[in-house]
Amino acid sequence: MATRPPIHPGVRVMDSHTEGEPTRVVIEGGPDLGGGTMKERASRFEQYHDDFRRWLMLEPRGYDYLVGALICPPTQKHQAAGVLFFNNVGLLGMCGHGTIGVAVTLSQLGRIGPGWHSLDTPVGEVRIECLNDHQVAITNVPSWRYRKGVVLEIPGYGQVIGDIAWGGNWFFLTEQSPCPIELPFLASLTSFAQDIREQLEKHAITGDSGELIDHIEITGPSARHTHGARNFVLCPGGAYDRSPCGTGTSAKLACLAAEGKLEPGQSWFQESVIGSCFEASYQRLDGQRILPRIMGSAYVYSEATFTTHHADPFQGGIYGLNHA
Ligand code: PYC
Repeated sequence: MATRPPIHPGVRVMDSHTEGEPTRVVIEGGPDLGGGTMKERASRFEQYHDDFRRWLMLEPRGYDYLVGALICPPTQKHQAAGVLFFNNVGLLGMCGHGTIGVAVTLSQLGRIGPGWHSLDTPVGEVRIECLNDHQVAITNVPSWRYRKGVVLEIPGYGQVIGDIAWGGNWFFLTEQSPCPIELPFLASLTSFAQDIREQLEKHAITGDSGELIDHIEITGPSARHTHGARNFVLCPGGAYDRSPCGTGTSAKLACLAAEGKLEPGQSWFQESVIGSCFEASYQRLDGQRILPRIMGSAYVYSEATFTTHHADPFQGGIYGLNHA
């Protein structure tokens, strides 16, 4: 049990959930990451402010399925803000549900109004359209399917075939589920997805520049005839996404587009394992690249100021649960 000096007194946050998945937006008192691109700021955050991430994301102040968002000054004049997303194990490239949460939080604070805005992220600019006080459509970063039909041998399950796609994070997507994609099967879904992740790492199967594939998406049919599919998404820190996962839905759209199973502009209703839904569609870019649009709702449910008692032995967060 390590004792650390008190860090970050008086950090103000607003918590919301997007289709069930929470986003904690730092609205005051977060680290100043200086100028430069969002990639440069992300690497400064990783290098010098990982304590802040752990302090805010890990228990007892946070929990494993929480996503944090640090709002930074925009990198270009036309943008409303820059944003960094992070969780219990590190930074995320992009976060779809988190972007919707940020948009609703910023509009509740009066920092943005209805209509279109741009946000910068370490993986590119995303556009947001605030449709009303809780509903937002995001135009994500260009997404694409990188590899089709990757075959994995998963001990205890046999051959599992899936695609690798980019949707702002790297995903392995499979339609082979060992059980129904329903809440009573969360433990089996989690363990299956973790095994897939392990095999990807073991066999050095990566994104197109050697990146870790840290999101696993298992898709199955939805019971609702209007919905394209129901999914279970394992996030990098071992928790499952309560929302249908914005970047995961983008990766799914890229696979559907590459297969010719969904036309540009056609709506795809992506259901999560808890039954919430994103409405998605895409525009075609060059080659296999598409521009996804994801629409969902977020609701602010808490505003808090975090502080630390100097004698609190867990002021750095509780390590060794299911995070690095
Ligand atoms: O919505 O993109 C998303 C996301 C990523 C991790 C959790 N949610």
